[in-house]
Amino acid sequence: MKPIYLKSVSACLLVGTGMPVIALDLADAEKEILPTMVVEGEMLTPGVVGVKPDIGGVNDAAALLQRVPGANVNSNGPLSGIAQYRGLFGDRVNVISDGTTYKSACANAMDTPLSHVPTSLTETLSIKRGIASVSSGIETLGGNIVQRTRRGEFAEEEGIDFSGKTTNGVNSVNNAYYTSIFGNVANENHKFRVGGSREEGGNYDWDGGENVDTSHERNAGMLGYGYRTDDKNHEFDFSYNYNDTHATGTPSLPMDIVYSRGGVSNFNYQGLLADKYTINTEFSYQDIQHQMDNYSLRGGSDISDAAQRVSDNTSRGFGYKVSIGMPLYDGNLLLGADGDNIEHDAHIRNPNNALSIKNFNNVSRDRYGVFAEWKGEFTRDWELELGTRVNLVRMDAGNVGGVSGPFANPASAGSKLANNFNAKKHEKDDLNVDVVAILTHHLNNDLDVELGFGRKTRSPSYQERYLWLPLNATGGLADGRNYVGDIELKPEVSYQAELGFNWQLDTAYIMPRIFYRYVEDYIQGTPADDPLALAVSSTTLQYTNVDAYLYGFDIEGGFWFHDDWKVDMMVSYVRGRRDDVTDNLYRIAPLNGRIGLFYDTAEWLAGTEIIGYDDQNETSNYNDEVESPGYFLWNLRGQYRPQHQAVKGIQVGFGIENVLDESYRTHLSGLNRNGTNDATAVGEHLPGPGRNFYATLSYDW
Ligand SMILES: [Cu+2]
Repeated sequence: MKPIYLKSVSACLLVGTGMPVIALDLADAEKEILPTMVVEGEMLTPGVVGVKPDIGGVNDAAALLQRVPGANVNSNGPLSGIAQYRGLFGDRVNVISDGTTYKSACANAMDTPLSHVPTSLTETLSIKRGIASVSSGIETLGGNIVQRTRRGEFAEEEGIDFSGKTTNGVNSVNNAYYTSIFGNVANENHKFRVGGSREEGGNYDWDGGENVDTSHERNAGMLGYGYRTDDKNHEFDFSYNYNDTHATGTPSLPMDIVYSRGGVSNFNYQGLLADKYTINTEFSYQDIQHQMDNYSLRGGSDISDAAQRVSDNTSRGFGYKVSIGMPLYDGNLLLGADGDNIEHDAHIRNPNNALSIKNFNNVSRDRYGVFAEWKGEFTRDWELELGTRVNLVRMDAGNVGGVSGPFANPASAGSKLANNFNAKKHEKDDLNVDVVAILTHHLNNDLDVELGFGRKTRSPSYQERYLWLPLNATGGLADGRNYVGDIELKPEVSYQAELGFNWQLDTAYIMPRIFYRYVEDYIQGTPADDPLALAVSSTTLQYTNVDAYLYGFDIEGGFWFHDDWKVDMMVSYVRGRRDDVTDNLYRIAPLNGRIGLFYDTAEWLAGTEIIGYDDQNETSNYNDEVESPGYFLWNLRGQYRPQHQAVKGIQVGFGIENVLDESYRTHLSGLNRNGTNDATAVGEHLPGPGRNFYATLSYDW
């Protein structure tokens, strides 16, 4: 009996199936490193943490990351959560949803990759702890997060299967609700699925008043079709996800979401040829439109006509991945090619006059990658993963400029900045090489030790290279500072080492990991020296290559007692520092942890958890980052799952989050920019939600 890693957001750290552990029969158990675990169709290997968005008060998929050791979320708004893993975030952490790397349309990442598909339509969210495999994504410097949406199953025997799920919830703290329905009809060869969700909520309450503006509204839809051959050796799947986000607050950014809408299509083929070659192909296409403004949700008519701004942003393009796997020595060799070609545009205008700025015009970021990876047992009880990848990243940008306002006079700083940018060559090619080596030693039946090394690269984002006018369009940094880019930036190169232990007994487990990472040419803002940029904004930062390092540890563990009781815990710590000067890296999660005690049977789940965050005093001087005090939160959770045949599949959940109505400020939510926020000044950290009563109802059929 081994613990499973699939976590339920409903209440507990380990999924409440009644049985705390699942054993997998392995024909050749003694040859295996700790066994692979199968959980509701998802294969999870040791070292992979999967979060199952079961039920609970939250419908934001990014919020699930707070349950993963080492992971967290930089929340710029209720639907704008940026994934953070071990102190790195944004474009440094790769997020894949059903094979697609979603590219935010918003230059400030309001439509983050994890905002496209809500929790209610997500099957699992998983992260491989430590170093991401080269095969997992094109640029995975900071890690790789995989979201799988609901896809339904083929029927296992003749006849037609109807299956589906509805999930619904209400929250008192922001008068919010969400509702979703998903259905799948299938026989052995075909499956057809359709799903949709809707959610809406007001501002979050807390002891100091309302956190303005944190209201949100989102509709999402999906449909898909799958075909599999009689011999089950070939499977085709087509899926389409559409997101329609309405006015939604992002108080730590200079504007709020007016809308984000658009779809992602994905085509996938998986095949087994000649009984030994596995083929996997993915093709995806995305087309996203986004609009934001600085008055609808903050001050309205109090914002003068001259100060009003609207920004329209788009991203569109395609991605692909082709790989072939084959047996080689006592392992599997995977060879592949992948890439994507994405185009971004962003314009800012004043709705009341002629002011118009092209801040990103026809920007392209195209990636072409090839990789080879071998994974297997090279000698008894020793497993090795060796991989390498070469990426070509080609970026380009069209000419920029503006009319009216700061550009009215050709001698103005704005006009000169545009002319200087346009006079430069914009095209840039980077050739990047990644290498990963992970050695796992099976010490005995209960204990594995893992040692990993990775060299990973990331080319600059389009904002880091092509932001020509001092602006806050920074992929969601939310530090309140204006930035300019630098076309000549070099790619970041990270060297990472990792040591981890997986120790599992029948009724207890603990998995600690420590890591160290050095990032050469780490990209961050340092004081700009271009007098034109400083004339527009005197505190402008310019993206620069510096050197940085990060180190820390994360632990998860738990044990069971009296059959139905369990304790789960998790601790995450990371420290990030500049190497070239004495300073800390920006927006790093403070030391944090959680511990839960739950009574868990097939019918009932009930318990309590305590979440603790330490002070964050190790803040970044260059970003004027504000320190934040620590806090504890106490939650109570329950879930009832009637076992009578007639009502099987129903789950009723209820709970109180932040029982003591503690006032606290979340370090990772950025600094407030909304002047109409209650009891939170501009530049202060935003408060976390106050006491929340929630109830959920779901039904599986
Ligand atoms: Cu935006």
